[in-house]
Amino acid sequence: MKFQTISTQPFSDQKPGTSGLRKRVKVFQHPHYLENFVQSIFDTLEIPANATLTLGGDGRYYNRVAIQTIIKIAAANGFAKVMVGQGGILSTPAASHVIRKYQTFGGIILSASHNPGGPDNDFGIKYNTTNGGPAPEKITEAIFAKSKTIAQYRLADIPDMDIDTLGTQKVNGFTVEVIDPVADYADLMESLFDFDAIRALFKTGFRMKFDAMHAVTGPYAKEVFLNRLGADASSVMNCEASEDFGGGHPDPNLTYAHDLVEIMYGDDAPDFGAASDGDGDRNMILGKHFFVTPSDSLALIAANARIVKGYSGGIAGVARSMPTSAAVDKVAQSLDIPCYETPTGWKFFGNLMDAGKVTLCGEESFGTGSSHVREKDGLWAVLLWLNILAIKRQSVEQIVMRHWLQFGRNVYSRHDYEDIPTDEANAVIQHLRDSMPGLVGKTFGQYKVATCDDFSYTDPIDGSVSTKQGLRVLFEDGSRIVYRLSGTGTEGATLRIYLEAFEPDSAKHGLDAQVLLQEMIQIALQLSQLKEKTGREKPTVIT
Ligand code: VG1
Ligand code: CO
Repeated sequence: MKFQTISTQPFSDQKPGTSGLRKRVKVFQHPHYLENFVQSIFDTLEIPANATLTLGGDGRYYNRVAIQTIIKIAAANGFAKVMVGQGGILSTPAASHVIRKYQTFGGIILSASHNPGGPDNDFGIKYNTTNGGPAPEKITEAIFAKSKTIAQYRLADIPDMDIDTLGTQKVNGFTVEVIDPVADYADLMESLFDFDAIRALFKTGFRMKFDAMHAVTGPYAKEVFLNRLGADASSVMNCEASEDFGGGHPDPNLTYAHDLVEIMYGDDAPDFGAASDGDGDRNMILGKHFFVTPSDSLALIAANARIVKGYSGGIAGVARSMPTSAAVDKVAQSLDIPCYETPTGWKFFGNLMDAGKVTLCGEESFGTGSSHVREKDGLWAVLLWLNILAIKRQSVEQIVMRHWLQFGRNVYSRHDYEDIPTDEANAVIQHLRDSMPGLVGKTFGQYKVATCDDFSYTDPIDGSVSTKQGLRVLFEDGSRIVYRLSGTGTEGATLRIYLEAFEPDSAKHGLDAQVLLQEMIQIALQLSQLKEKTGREKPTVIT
């Protein structure tokens, strides 16, 4: 392969965050910026002979440009082939599946997930390894180290490739195969779930509404819900993908998925509602006038998995990120299976799934998934819920209330303070760090502090240690407050406060989480001095 070697200067800010490198599009458009990062990825890997790279993204602005550049750098760095989703599209879970199914030498996924898209918004890139999962910290750190010393990158002398026509093209011995981004994924879903049972559920008049938020799941949802499951066309909305996600914020939560929330809380609400994010790995689950917190959703899925075809043999274990509520821990205990607590970010689940220790994983941030791929998977979660509903024939609310009756309710909420000046956010964290040792044993209202720490994790499989993963104030009754700075934002800092209080009393289960957590919220503000240090009166997003 003929290629040019192009001289470049390092950028100092190419440190991958919770889920890859995320920056403004304008930053990625700086000459050499994307090229440097991609070359740094390839410099970190030992690319074997005849290797194939999986490539695709969520279709946001700059996706197509980046894909052409990455194809050229891959060709110049010894890849024999690139498999690219048609139009440059692959949802994150679909990309994970393609890597695993075709055993490619990992893949590059282009997405800034739930962050808005368009020329003035965000773009992102990450490398997933051969197991289909996000590169672990030791690889992302090596990529960052390379990016700080890079002096040149390689660009193959090939023209832009046609990424819109299905099939194989060859140029100078290098192959580009354009694949259907949906088919393999839809087949996988059909292998895991009882589509006949779900079809039968729709035939009873059961109504659902899935909101693709103008993002990547549009074509996936149409194929799965409409074509394969026979749902009525009105069952899906916002399925036309656009480069700026219709100007919206493709984050499936109560604030940003307001169109869907209005429908689900309206007079003529369907029985089931769901939404997914920019790159299709998140999910929000709603019933008629009812919201299921992601932490409860994970617990419910764990409790009911056995009745679903793909999990009828039982689940080996579960894992949740540290800030996710302990609802799933109780289910694990009752099933007598292990439950692991990992730092935030899907990359920490990979080793556990590869080792067969866990089948289901989840995060409070609307991420749920299983070992069918190595990413969280939005549509998978929606289908799992549909499958459970098809068998149980109860409402979403009934299923959740019965679960709480059995296990108690881990009342949960996350308060986000977005776009705080970085120094103010750091001041809050510093204040907490300094004051935490003095909190132990103190009582706040009905809550007594048992311990405080900065969460640290040792991977049980490879022994790698990750420190400073979130500040925890743990109370004696199991309630807790967690403070963490986001690692996915591109502007200023986002401070997340995670609140959890256990409520065994079923008489209170019907109450709103914000009401039940009122006292906890005040304690969280008091301990952090957030108002004093940032001037913020209230959170920007509450979920
Ligand atoms: C957020 C979530 C985290 C999730 C990550 C990537 O990270 O809290 O749970 O894994 O986004 O999700 P942070 O660092 O901003 O809290 V996705 O859908 O953006 O790839
Ligand atoms: Co996402």
